[in-house]
Amino acid sequence: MSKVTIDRRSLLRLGAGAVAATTAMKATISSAQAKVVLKATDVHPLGYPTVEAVVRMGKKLEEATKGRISIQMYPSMQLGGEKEMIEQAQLGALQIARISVGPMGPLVPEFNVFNLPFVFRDVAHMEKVIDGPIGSELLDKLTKHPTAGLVGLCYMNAGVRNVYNSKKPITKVEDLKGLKIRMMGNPLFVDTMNSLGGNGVAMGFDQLINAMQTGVVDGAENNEPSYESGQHYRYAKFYSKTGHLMIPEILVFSKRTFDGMSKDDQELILKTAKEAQLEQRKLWYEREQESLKKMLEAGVVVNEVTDREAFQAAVKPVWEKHGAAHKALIDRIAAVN
Ligand code: GTR
Repeated sequence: MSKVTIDRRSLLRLGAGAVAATTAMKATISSAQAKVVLKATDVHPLGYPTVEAVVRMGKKLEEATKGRISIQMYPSMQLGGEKEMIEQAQLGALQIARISVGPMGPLVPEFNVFNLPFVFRDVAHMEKVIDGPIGSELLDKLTKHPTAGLVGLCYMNAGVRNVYNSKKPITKVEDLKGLKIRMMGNPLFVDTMNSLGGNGVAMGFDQLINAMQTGVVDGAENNEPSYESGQHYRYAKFYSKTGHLMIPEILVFSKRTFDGMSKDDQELILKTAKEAQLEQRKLWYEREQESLKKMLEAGVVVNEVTDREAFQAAVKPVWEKHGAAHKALIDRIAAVN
């Protein structure tokens, strides 16, 4: 990013009139000429709904600015796992990270409400919450967080997370007993799996394939598109619809970069991100169907889980431990319909 900067001493030498002229010149240069290439990253490959939505957002930015702002996408964990992605965004080494709300809980505790098992009644409920005032408030909390160093741009859909493993179908809570299941890096998720009787093992998405291959874990849990596109079915062919988590994705922007941009550019980024949220949603529903089809073709054993109440009862301790501090927010979410 080429930016014109003028040090203080030169400014003093130039005098007040010149300062005004220089400031105006700076503004013109940074808004009219300097090319801005925003580095974006995602754990998923090209074509995955979240990746595609951000690529399309880049095209819109290019069009709106006549090529001045563009997005360079680094898909497939090319810049590391989600933990690394967050760190790089905080430093300004990359600008856009598409991550799950999952690892955001330790940073902005309110996000852990979205991470509570069975907090949303169904996908429509979840969409209403993220599209409405609660969703905006939480994005705002992130943006205003004094040390997070991130701007919350928008959410995206990520369906429902189901348990998969290499041993057997899970039809009741007891079936999880003794299974080592990879969970996302947030103590809430390990507690969730442990309360269901399994052994929750926290690790990055980038380490999961290897861990399944070597038997470090028996399986994991995720939505159909992640399971299918990550080829996890090769190592864990039992996919059981436990539906225990429904965690939205989030698009975050490096605050360091954002703060250096003009108001107009900031607004354009926020606007195109909001559009990306809805565009991704369409792509998501198509992809869920395609992934399920591919899974069945690959010989995955998919089973429904009807004993939902038993699963909900088992995770009560997680709600007590991680939800108690957010009772008002939980009640507001429950009241959305
Ligand atoms: C996926 C999500 C990723 C990542 C992954 C995981 O559903 O899209 O951002 O969080 O799950 O399990 O780590």
